[in-house]
Amino acid sequence: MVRYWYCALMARAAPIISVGIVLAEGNVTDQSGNMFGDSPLVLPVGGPLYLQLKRWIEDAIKRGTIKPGDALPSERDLALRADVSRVTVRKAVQQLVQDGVLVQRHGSGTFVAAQTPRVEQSLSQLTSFTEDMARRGMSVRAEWLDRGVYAASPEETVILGLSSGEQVARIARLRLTGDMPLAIERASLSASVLPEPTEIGDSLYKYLDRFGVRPVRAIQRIRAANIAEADAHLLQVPVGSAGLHIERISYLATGRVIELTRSIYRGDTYDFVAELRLGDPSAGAKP
Ligand code: 16G
Repeated sequence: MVRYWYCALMARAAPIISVGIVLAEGNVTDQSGNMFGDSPLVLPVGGPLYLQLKRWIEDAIKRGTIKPGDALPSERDLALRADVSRVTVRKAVQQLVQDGVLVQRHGSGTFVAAQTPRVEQSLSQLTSFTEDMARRGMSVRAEWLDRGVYAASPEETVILGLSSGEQVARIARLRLTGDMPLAIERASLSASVLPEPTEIGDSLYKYLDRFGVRPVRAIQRIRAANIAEADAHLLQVPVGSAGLHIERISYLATGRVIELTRSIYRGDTYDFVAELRLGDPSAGAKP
């Protein structure tokens, strides 16, 4: 089979460099058959070469030309195909791995990462993880990382309003939809509310509801976080990827704090959405 490379400078509104391989039969493809489909590799113009290649790979994934699980050609192959140096390819691939777009498996190569569903969560409703997922028709499951009754830390004692010496129930769960981890949630509740943490089943809020202690109000703080090694491993994302650190302190109608939960959500799967309304401009104004 005769193959040859071509590079074409095409002048439209903006010049575009196109690079591809052409089979003797006239098809443009690659050895794996699907990486380039039947159109030439067209690097977008502008910025450093490694960013052009990175953008091209991202676009190809968005278009569906390259699918989750597909293997990337070797560094050498890509360098040839894009007519760039191997250092350029390495830089583009490294960034895509860091962004979680590609995954590298030791000994087997680089692959397009599994696509992550994006989940929208309203910031104005006090819902549970189980309810949020059910509303979207998504399956939900938890892997237990910890559940037990412990001596409360000074911070837990203050936040949960415990009397001295009172114990806490701690539950830590990896929350998943199917095989896709979405978040790690670590909750502390007074042991008087949750004496047997092994009994909560699938949903903490369902359990609390059964005993008439489901929270009715919560304060939630969200901040950006780079996911540390142990959590990154559980969430199946590269160490240091973007995440959301969320702290929820929930209250009963009586004003008693019922739950302190600190969670780390994958930044690539969650959108927190708040509805904003025009406020009274005089509210908050100094007298
Ligand atoms: C949500 C809450 C979490 C609560 C959990 C109960 C956030 C950031 N966190 O994930 O505080 O403990 O729901 O879910 O929204 P469950 O009833 O499914 O166990």
